[in-house]
Amino acid sequence: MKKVALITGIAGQDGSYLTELLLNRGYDVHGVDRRSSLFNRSRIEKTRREAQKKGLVFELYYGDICDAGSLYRVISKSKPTEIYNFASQSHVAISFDEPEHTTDINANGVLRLLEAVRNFELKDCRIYQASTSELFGNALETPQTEKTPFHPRSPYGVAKLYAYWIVKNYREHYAMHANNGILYNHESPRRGENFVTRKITYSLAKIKAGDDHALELGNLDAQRDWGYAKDYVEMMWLMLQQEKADDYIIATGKLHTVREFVEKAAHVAGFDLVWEGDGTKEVGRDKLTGKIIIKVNPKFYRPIEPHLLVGDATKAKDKLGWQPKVSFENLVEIMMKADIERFL
Ligand code: G4F
Repeated sequence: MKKVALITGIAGQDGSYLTELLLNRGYDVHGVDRRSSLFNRSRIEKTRREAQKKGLVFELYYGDICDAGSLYRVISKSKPTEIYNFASQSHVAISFDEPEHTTDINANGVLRLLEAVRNFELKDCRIYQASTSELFGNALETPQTEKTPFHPRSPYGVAKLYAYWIVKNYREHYAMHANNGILYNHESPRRGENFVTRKITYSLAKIKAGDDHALELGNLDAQRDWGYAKDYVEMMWLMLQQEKADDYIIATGKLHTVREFVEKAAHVAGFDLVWEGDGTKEVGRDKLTGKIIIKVNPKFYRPIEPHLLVGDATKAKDKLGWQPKVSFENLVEIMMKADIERFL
């Protein structure tokens, strides 16, 4: 049987890597993307052109997870055997400013998608939901496993918790092959520039190329479990190849601070970084030029932060044979070098 994937949020980081993986594995790929006044398909444009040359099926549609009609239209046209849902308001800090909008996309959007699959009676269609470590929020244990109780700490996390449970409920009530991938932070040169890792590498590369503005960051001591996005999409695909649907944690199991990320990236970029001062007065100076290249700006602090989000991916490793390939150090290097290249 021909494998046909439908990817919502296809133009984002994960959507673009997964598209490449699926086309290479012989899938027809259909993708949904929201209209925007600025062209936002740069991550998939090259793949689209290559697919066209090779005569592969790679169709893009305008649509929105908040617009049931558009979902029905795309499903009816593509008749997917696998659906990957990446459509999301994915920025945790912005969810405090736009809680209702975040809920409509991240919670109700998932329900709309599940209802569309149910109403089309796509009995064999397998579904992947982009779930998140933010479900654990004020984590009650460290590291977290699939059995750790949830305690989200943001409108984003609460909306994603609804999505998690509705996926599980549709699996139990309607026997759908619906899966939650509980992913910890995953980064790459394709990461959006307002997430901390990419903000760091993009801004340091700009400074390196002569920009005079220092990089402004919030909580330098915040910690995350950062993996490589390209490693993680492999896992999403593996989840949908299993006979039984399930939920899996995908993580590296290692915590690092924002400060460590900055230090490693600055080193790769050729700065000699030293820290001076404390709290909101702390700055990072490049000893080679004497210039302040990092400042702390309380504007980027979160109203509340989650507590030690670090995942135990033993279940994914044992059941699916998955292993992350890229270490934290490699990840920083890949991202920093890619941004330096951009500004050459
Ligand atoms: O890069 P971040 O914005 O990612 P966050 O909030 O952990 O969320 C990401 O990962 C989640 C888990 O996979 C996803 F669910 C979610 O969709 C998203 O992909 O922030 C990471 C940390 C935070 O503790 C934040 O306080 O970095 C800290 N930080 C410090 N300065 C900053 C900044 N974050 C941002 N975005 N910008 C700063 O200037």
